[in-house]
Amino acid sequence: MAKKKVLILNGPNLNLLGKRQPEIYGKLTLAQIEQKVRMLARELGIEIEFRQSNSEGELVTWIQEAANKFGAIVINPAAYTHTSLAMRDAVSALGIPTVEIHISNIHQREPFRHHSFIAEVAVGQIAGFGVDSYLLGLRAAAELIQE
Ligand code: CA2
Repeated sequence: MAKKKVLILNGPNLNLLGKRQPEIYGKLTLAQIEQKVRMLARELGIEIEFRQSNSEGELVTWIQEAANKFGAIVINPAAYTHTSLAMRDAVSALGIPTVEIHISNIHQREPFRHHSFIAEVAVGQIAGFGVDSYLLGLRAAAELIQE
């Protein structure tokens, strides 16, 4: 049987990566991060889809639809991490594993970033490894789709 695909989702403002605040989020653009993720996916022999949206509703819809087509989700929910009960409920209802990732270590930042609605329903959280958080997240998802 063909291996299941992994859906990689990016939340609001991550389309600005590489253009502003490089001291926090690094110098790579989201397109450059996608390239690195695609290289690792090829190495691991898995197919991925990589998407970004600034819209909470669109992200919720993508999460809802994922179970039909994907074996796992890797998500950087960005600011919705800390606010979105709707995304939490969508992940909770999903039925496939979700890995939460962050470029920065949200636990070392402002107190309002310490709580994640997604962490409560994700398999685990990877935060603080810069762009490598995406690669570690994909490795975690690759393991999860074998199980
Ligand atoms: O560290 C992460 O990956 C975050 O998910 C990034 C979010 C932030 O709200 C989370 O607390 C942690 C912010 C993404 C916005 O990215 C920007 C990039 C360049 C310029 C402005 C924002």
